[in-house]
Amino acid sequence: MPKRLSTDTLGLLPEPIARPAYERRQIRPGIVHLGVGAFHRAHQAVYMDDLLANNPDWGIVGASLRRPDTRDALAPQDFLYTLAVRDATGTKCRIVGALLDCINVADEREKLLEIMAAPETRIISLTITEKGYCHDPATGELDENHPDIEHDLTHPDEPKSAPGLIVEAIRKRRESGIPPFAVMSCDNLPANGKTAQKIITRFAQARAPDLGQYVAKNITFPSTMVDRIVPATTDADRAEISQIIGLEDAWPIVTEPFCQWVIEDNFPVGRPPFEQAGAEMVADVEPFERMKLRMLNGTHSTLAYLGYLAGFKTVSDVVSNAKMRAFLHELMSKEIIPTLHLPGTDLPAYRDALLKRFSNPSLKHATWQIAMDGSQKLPQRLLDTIRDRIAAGDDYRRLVLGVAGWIVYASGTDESGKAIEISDPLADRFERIVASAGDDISALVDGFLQLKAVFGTQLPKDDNFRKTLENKVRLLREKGVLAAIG
Ligand code: CS2
Repeated sequence: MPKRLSTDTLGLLPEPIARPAYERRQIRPGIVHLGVGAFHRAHQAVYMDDLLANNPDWGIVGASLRRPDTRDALAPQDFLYTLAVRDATGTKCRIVGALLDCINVADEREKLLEIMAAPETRIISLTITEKGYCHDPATGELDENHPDIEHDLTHPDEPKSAPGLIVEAIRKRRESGIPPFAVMSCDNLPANGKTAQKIITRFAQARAPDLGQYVAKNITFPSTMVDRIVPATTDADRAEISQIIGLEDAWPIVTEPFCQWVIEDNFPVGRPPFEQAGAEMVADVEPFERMKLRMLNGTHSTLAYLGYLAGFKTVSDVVSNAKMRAFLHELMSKEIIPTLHLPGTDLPAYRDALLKRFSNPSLKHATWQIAMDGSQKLPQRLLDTIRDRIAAGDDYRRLVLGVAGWIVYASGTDESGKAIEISDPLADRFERIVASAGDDISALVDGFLQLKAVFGTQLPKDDNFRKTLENKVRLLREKGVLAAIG
């Protein structure tokens, strides 16, 4: 059994494995990151790791809002972990040291709030996934009936949700005369800074009107566009990485070489020189976010639902099928690219690069992983694009196939008749819709269209959309995915 990765064993790493280029004991926290999952550890934490040698007061304290597993895996290894970058040429490992601590909110809420309220903390960053915003995905408004929001409004000093934690930390800072921090969303949401601002300001207002005003006036919410494909780590990954580094790492991260971060420059109380690590600082992130959400994530969700139904386990399996690849190419070229306006960006080249990234066979990115939480993802990934196509009087038959794929997937059975394990905050609602529709496809589609949080109120009233959707669901059910995309 090899020794565990930790500060004491760093010296045992084989020479080519890069390790922190700074003395970790001298690093102080400047960022508190909520939602310290695989994506953060493959993305923001790596940018910071590149900067810490010259900027030692921008270390990260991570927090998990739901589960203690990241802390439990990383605490025995001093929060060090391996980043394994994989492509056809092999796996390259480095050890990342930017994470200084990891707090599980349920166990150490007070400690977390204290660090969030400390003057050194100048940025609260977020990868809490779509559902962490406790909002209505169709409107972007705070869902005040969300159980965590109800809890945090009645127990404001024992918050569980991200808005509850952030507002309580803001209150504490304000009370002690400490300047406010910036809240930087790194989630795949349109205008993610504005979405965070809307929700957090509303939550603060609901706590106390003057706190709401303080947030509205003093807190900035820079938007960002983040991009890196990070499949869930498997036991096979752990075994391979332990072989390469000669040490045991309980939770290494596997990712692709590509990495992108576009950040709106809006940090009145200071920020690290992100651009020195390769991030792009811009005045307006929204066009980049829209491009990424519609092109990458919209296509990802479409291929995840259609691919899973047809029996493809991974993204690279899906795109290695010539028919699927041709369908995805057309979906982007004919129905997504025309909705984007990004002067100076070569969108066909972006499309080709995406298809190349999706075909990386060493990533093993599960279609099931991307299919999770569809109710939270569909509005910004596919439905907004469809709305734009409808408004322009343009065809959307490929986009709608992704939505139909989601409905068939969320109905719980794949093409071979096997039950699907659905992971979605609305999974109970799906079950009820499916049970009451029985074999009636029209009733099934109507049942899903009544999910206001997904479809809003206008789209379901569009007769042509409704009919096209029903036809596609029928086609998928009766003929299967490969016939439907042909
Ligand atoms: C994926 C994203 O799981 C998903 O829904 O579409 O996590 C995707 O891999 C990232 O956004 C890539 O930057």
